[in-house]
Amino acid sequence: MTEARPVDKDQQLAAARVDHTGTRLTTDQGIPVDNTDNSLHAGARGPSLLEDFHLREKVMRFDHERIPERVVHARGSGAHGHFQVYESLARYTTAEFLCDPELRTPVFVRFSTVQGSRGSADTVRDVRGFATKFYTRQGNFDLVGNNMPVFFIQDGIKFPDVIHAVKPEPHNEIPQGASAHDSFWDFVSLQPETLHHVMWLMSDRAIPRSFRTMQGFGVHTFRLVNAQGANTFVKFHWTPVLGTHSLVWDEAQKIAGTDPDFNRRDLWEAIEAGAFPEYELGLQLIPEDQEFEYDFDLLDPTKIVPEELVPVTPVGKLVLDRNPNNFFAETEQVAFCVGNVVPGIDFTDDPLLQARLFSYLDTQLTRLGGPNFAQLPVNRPLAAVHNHQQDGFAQHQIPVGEGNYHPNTLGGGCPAVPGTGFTHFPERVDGHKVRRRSETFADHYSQSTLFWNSMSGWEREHIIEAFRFELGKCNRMAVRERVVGHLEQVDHQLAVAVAAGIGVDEPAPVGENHGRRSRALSLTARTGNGVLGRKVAVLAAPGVEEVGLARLCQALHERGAKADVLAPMAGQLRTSNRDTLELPEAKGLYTMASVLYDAVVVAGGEDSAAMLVEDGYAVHFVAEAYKHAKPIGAVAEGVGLLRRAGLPGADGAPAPDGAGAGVVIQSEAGPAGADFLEEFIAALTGQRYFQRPRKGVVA
Ligand code: HDD
Repeated sequence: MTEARPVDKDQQLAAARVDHTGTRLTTDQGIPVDNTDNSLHAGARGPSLLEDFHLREKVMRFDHERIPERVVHARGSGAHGHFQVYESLARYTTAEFLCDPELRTPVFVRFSTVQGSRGSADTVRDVRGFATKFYTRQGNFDLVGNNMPVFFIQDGIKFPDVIHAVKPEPHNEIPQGASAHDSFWDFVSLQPETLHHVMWLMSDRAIPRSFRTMQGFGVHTFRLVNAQGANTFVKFHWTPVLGTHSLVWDEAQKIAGTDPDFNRRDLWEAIEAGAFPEYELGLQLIPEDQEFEYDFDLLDPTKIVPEELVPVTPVGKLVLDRNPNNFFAETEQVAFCVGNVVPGIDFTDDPLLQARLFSYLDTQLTRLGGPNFAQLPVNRPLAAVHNHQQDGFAQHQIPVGEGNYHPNTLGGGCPAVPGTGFTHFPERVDGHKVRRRSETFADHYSQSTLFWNSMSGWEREHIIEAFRFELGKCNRMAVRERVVGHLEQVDHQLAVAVAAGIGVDEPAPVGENHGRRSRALSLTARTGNGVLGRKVAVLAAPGVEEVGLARLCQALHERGAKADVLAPMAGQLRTSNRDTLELPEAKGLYTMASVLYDAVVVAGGEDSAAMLVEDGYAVHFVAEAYKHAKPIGAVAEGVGLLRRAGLPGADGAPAPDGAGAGVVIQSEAGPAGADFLEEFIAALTGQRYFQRPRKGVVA
């Protein structure tokens, strides 16, 4: 049987596009409209008339523009792209898109936060969704993951509880986009299975620098099934080629005000600029007969499989290379369903996964108004769809023929069921019906400790500060105390440090830390490839030294970084030799902030530097970037701004230990030289300099 297939998803989506260029206005019925600015009145000052079908239709359509936002992951940003496997994985799976290295499978990815509503800020402390729809030739496969490899709860029946607890509180709908409130921590304190995920949530993973610099995880253990029917357990990992990078908390909070669309904008701009985000798909493969080899249960979604036990094998690459044409039609209407798997991929008995298999299909009925949501362009599979499912709200197809049942002869027996197709893995199941958690799920602390042990010094500091912030916003002392009690089970020093910051008595030690670590868990092990996509603010004012400025911008551009020249007056800049420099990005210094950049350089030039030194905004800009551990550079007279900002070492005196890390200064007069440029780019590669002393920096 041969099926006509569109060659690619772009073509399929293009067929749904409507371009209004060069057209004239009509109603939904195609009737030409003569005037859309005035409704039909009985006399120019008289009452409006009911017969004005254009008025009624226009207002009716507006009234119904909104659909219910997702009950979780409401705030999201999407992009199109493609996935290609490096080498055939036929040894493990029959999934064609994982077996044919020639095949480029179209994908749509939606990144999201969990807690906040559709209009909430991007940079809140939260888990991030990383959902990928693969439009494979065997049907859609949805990998609906997060940027953290574990989940708060073990059984999906507790999902409504954990989400009610973390969402804004029911009586006043406060706070938006934040877990720092009583109900969340009350739940955590009573439900120790949340602890491991909470450790991740309190780490910098919860404030990613960008969707481009964020890992993704399928979380559950899935199965791969090969042509012989043999099953291999698998964990899915997405690793960003740019490395995994985060913001710092003070920065994240400020960005929520200066640019609530920070992550969305970053993704959009990177794709528009051709700097396509890339992620490697990695698999942890566990042979069927090793299911019980570990001291945790593979079915427990609050556990990772440490990479020291099972390495992550890179198997393919995802590239995001096209922004959606329309946010609502694509990003808002995309419907991911965990149950969408293709032959060769199957589920396990993870009780969280099992509940998800129900929820995702179900939720679309409310969100998308009925059962025909798979016909929406962004959801439509590339594979041909033939079945007897029919009718319902918004049926877009016109099925022909009489044989709408199976078996039939009226339709020639079609669609045929030849006995091949998706076959569920014939797992043998034997047990009593019980409402009980497996005892193999009982250890909630060992991997929380593993995570803590694996953190570098600065990561630990950030975790302690996050706990202090979050619990400090929690009004009930008893809740704070209970959480500290759990932290004591994770690590004594952690519990003591958190307790000291939130007015809780120092807990007594309860046991030994097991001392195990997993290097892959630390951000320090995930630095990625250099400066690609990093954003650098170049501070300049009239009289800027133009040769060095041009060299700097070019050097950054050549390495794939982006330089924005920020001057007090946007648009144009007079240089030291009285030329006028057109600034391609018409961003003024005062419309931007240091928190929106990865690094800062102060350009040279006497008049330019003199003006910046007197400018409180510029002084704060530099001091704040220093406080947030970002690379900082200054050329010749520009060093004056670093001095004014009080940066250690800028006055020529030796900087205390670590204080000068990531600060690159060219003291000699004249344009930025090759040494400076090289050193600054090396500093930019180093991302952040948390070895700088944190006390005494005012910003
Ligand atoms: Fe979920 C959306 C990820 C557990 C029920 N979830 C949703 C999205 C992501 C995740 C990324 C947004 C998809 C999009 O962009 O449209 N969810 C996860 C992960 C989980 C998880 C990684 C644990 C490993 N979820 C989970 C459970 C349940 C749900 C246990 C219910 C029992 N999730 C939903 C939902 C959502 C959803 C209510 C809301 C909107 C949607 O599905 O389409 O069905």
